Amino acid sequence: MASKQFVANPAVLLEIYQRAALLKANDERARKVILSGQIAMVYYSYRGQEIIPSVMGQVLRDDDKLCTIYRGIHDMLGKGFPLRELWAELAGRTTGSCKGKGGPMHLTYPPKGIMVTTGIVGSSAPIANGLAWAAQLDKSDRVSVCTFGDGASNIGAVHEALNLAAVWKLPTIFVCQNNLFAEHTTFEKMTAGGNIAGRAEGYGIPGVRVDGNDPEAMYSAFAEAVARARAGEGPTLLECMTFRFHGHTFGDDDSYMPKGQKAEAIEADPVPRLRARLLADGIASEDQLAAIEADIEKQIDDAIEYALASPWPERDSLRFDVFAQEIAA
Ligand SMILES: Cc1ncc(C[n+]2csc(CCOP(=O)(O)OP(=O)(O)O)c2C)c(N)n1
Repeated sequence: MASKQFVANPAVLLEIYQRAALLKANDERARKVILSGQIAMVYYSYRGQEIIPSVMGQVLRDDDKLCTIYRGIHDMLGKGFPLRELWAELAGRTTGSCKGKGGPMHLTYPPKGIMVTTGIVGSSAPIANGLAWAAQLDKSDRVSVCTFGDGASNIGAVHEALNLAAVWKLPTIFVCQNNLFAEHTTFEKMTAGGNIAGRAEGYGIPGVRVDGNDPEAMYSAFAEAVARARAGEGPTLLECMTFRFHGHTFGDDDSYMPKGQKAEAIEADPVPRLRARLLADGIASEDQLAAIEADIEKQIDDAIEYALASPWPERDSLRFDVFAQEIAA
């Protein structure tokens, strides 16, 4: 389905790089901060998967909705989660986006359409459908995106969501980030049929397998899916091929990841690859890229300082903001 109509031009590629460089630096910092003991949190590294959310953030509008999973900080930063509110939330402080009560597993920032992070595998899909249905009822052209892993693609809720979205022509874009591993199990050991995109045929919707580490291919496929959804033509299932460089959760044993395959993936790291491409094609100079990267480090320093200087929630506040006080009729 990928159409030549959606081209990542040089300016777009540079912006995709800016986002990817932020995501990469943020992940590297998160792992350092945990090791330093400054912030204790459960952390699922997304290192290696930066291009997919950088493209999504580039294409989506602020009013488009996004639902992610525990390995979703890259998706959220890609869509514009402010760094200070992010780090304060990771640190469990009152200045965090959920007043420190959500933590890394429940990041949320509705002003940018960043609706929910969930630890329940596969549950981002039906929630995204609800948001897509709301857009349909509002007669708005905003779209709803859910991200999930290859493991989640085998969960019933994902299939139910695909079916409903297809029947109701919901503006949902199903983005499977196929990083080839689910917790400690390889893709081949748990997924029949050899690919996930092919399942779309059963629902009568487009299914596209794309190299999620290739910014141009990813841009073309994702922009087309968004255009379809905005035009009222319904959902698309994208299977974005990628690789995570680390174990499932920070500090786990990654012996189930074949060493040669992992080394090869790290060698083909998509972020420095895009950087080299920008330089080779004269899209940006070394000085320009170094300035972008230095600025990112400064922003992350500022956010961590802000987070660590912020107060913890009071014990008495713990019962508040947890359940909605009122539910719309
Ligand atoms: C409904 C449900 N079943 C099982 C789990 C335990 N679990 C947490 S992460 C995970 C693996 C998911 O892998 P995948 O969807 O491929 O995402 P990835 O971690 O690779 O990004 C499992 C089984 C869970 N959190 N929720």
